[in-house]
Amino acid sequence: MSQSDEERIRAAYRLAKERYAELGVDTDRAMDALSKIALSLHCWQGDDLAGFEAGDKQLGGGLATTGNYPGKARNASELRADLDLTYSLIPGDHRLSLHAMYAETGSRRVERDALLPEYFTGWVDWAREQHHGLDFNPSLFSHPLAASGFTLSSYDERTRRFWVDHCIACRKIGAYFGRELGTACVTNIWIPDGYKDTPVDRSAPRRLLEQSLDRILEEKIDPHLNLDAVEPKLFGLGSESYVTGSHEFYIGYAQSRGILLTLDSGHFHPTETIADKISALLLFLDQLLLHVSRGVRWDSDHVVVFNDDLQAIALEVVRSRALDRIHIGLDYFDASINRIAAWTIGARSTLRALLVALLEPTERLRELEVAGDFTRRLALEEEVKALPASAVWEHYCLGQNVPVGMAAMDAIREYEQRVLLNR
Ligand code: RNT
Ligand code: ZN
Repeated sequence: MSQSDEERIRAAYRLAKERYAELGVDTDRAMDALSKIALSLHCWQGDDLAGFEAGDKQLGGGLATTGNYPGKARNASELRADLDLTYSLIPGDHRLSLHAMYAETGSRRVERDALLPEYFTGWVDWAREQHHGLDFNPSLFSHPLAASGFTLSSYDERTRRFWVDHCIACRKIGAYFGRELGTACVTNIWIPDGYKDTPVDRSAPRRLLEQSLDRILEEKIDPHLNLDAVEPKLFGLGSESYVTGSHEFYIGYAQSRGILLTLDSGHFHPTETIADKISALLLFLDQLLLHVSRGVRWDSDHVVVFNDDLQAIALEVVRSRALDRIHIGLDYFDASINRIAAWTIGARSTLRALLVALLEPTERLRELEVAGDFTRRLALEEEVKALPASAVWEHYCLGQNVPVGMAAMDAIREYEQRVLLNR
């Protein structure tokens, strides 16, 4: 970046700082607060959720990636190289969320119920070197024993046992991540279980799921090492009429067992937003995990963009004053555009939305609300939308040593030419 570009960013920031100060907002403090937020990037954007297990397999469980943009990562070293570039374009220090399917077992075929920490040493060494915390997800799809559409809530005892053992193995791997990296791993369980058509017995699979989860959680693990989360869903592809792990099921389960609930922004009715749910759930649950995603008409997992939905989520996260109780993960997969750009755009937009939220004159707005002056509250909210948040964002990127604006895309294009197109 040229000297004059830098000077322009600094000058714009000085003006923005004054403008925000008039409303009682400290921009330096907002940037400082943002720098402490770690997003958990999802490893599966880099290879369309293929993973590294031996053999050809189809993506299952109602998960679908569309597009065939060239250059997807074919192994762990390629995925890590792509991630290194991605992190270098995102301001701040962030985490990685891994799926069990990304184990490195060499030429050995290891069944998912037999996974061990040793198959993740490559990831842990890399994470330690790059200062990333690790989060984890058992993989209960894209597997012959998930082909029936049921896993932890299957009527078949052998199938249930296999997936219970897989999840038990995953919690141990999560604890290993936590121990090695000195930051608790959030291990998130999502299952695809459900019926395409209306079932007769809605209750039995839920009772089985409850039993399976209790077996999985039987062994107590130090929460400084591993935290357990469960992720509900309203419906999925192939489970349009019934999902065993529904919202009501998992809210009750997480609350009664003292574990985390995951809110995926694509898992609700399309007119519903997870923003409104955070304040209610935080009264009864200790911690939450967010899967920030973007559904277009359905749970389509489009790249997260700076839209009203994202801003509402960011505002609620910040207003909750519970940043230490909310883990923020990303969850989407788009194979129709450059995958590194998809990661970068979604992560930068999420951080930018959080910054805008941190720059909100919340106290002023709250005073108006408490006083019943909804007219001025609305007027001020509209004014706030046009404040120079982008000047603060650019200054933040500059201070964090990451590209400002479209320069991030220049770095990705260069990498595409040099690396991705040669794969
Ligand atoms: C699926 C869930 C789940 C997955 C990942 C790959 O609907 O959102 O979180 O996207 O585990
Ligand atoms: Zn999700």
